[in-house]
Amino acid sequence: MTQETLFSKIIRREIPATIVYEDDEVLGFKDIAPQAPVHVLFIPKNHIIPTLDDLTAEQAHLIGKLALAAAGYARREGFAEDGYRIVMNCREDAGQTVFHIHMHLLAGAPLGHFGA
Ligand code: IU
Repeated sequence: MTQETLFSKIIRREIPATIVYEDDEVLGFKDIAPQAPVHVLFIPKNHIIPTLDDLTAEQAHLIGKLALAAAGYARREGFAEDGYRIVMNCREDAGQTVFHIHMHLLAGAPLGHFGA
């Protein structure tokens, strides 16, 4: 059973977001609480998949679409050469708060290493 989140409302333009990328399958918008100078979220538009753990083999291509959208955005915006980070949080220990899979793109400064 999949449930809508606020991201569905962003897709339908029912709540405001700064949308920076869109194609038939993927929407990219600026994170409202940025953790880096550049922080954009890329989400599937046509599937509500709560976590990466819920992804099926039939849906696996969507992760590639999110990655291509993020990489293309980074390249066009001039962050690709210096580098960037892609993050997907899965459930509680990773701090996932929105249960509609999303890929974080973080860039614009040295990000350091991460972990516990
Ligand atoms: P997480 O991987 O589930 O922890 O990330 C969810 C992100 O969604 C988090 O960085 C929020 O700041 C962000 N966000 C947003 O940009 N706009 C919203 O309306 C909501 C959350 I709700």
